[in-house]
Amino acid sequence: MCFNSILLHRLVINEFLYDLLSAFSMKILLTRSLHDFAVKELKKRYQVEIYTGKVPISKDLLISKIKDKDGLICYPYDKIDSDVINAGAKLKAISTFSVGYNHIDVNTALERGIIVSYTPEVLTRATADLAMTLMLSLFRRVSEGDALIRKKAWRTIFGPYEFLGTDLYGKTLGIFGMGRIGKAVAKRALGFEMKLLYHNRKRLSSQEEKSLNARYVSLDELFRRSDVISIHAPYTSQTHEIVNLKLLKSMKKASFLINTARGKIINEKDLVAALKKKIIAGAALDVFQNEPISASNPLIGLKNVLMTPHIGSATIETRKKMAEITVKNLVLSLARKKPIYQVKVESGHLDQF
Ligand code: 8YV
Repeated sequence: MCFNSILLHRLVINEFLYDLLSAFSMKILLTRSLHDFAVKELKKRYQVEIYTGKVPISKDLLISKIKDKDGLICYPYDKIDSDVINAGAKLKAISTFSVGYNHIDVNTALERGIIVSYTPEVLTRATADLAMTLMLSLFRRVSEGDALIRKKAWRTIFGPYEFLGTDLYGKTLGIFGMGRIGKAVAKRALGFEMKLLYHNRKRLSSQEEKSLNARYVSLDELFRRSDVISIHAPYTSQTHEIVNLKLLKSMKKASFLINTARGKIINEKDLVAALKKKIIAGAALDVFQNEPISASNPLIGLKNVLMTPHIGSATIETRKKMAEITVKNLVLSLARKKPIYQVKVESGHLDQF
């Protein structure tokens, strides 16, 4: 081996050892625990602190814990606002275990040169599957049927006019937010032979529209013409409570609304009013204005609403992949490399979902 290559080897080894040592001196915070394999990976590299108290962590506690941390792993119910970010004087990377990043003040993070990363793509199918599950359940009154049997109230064999639902076949599905998840829902709905309308901030290419057999319409037209609306838009200042009474009133009386995106896209009070007055036939919600919902939330008393506790990405396979990516994103960011999925722009980033 010549002198130059020995020198090069030494340099590479030194750099590797330096990276390893400087990584191990780094401190990271998890606002709640993650899969065992993920925590193990993190502990190999960093000094790891895992918050195990009541979720979500309070702002004061988060501020006190973030002070000496280089990296943060967080979740959608954590509020990573400018106070928290600015308290993290050494903070270099924020990795969220979610596709949504509306809980992070991305602008402040980017101004501070902090890398923000998230987990899109891996949860697209699971969330689209849940939207279809909710749609089928609403159309075929699945939860009503289950409740009836559990109440021991199924007393007669149903006749030809009883307990009727409606066909998905031939119905118009309106997709609000045609990002990854919206498109995955469109593909599934095509299998059920539904007609597709969509609204998105940006229109798809004509090629994509053709392959999904989906027609672009305004938001008003989407709500007016659809038999069922499924929301897959990101939550931003533009989509805050965009689904209000006016829009709900424009919907068909027999139509349904499904939300697996973010609760605050819908004005929940208006939705309750619309459901009570039967302005629309029903709704299926996986997300709410406040989660978990309180025992006094009027939605609980309504028969024409089907609810699930924010489980869009909650499958064994998907959550495992999300954990893998959350860790990889953080490790790469702390090594000042590009994470797998980096948040680049402020809220309204179209590809979010
Ligand atoms: C959560 C979600 O990540 O990805 C999102 O944006 O809302 C969910 O998948 C999940 O509930 C874990 O908190």
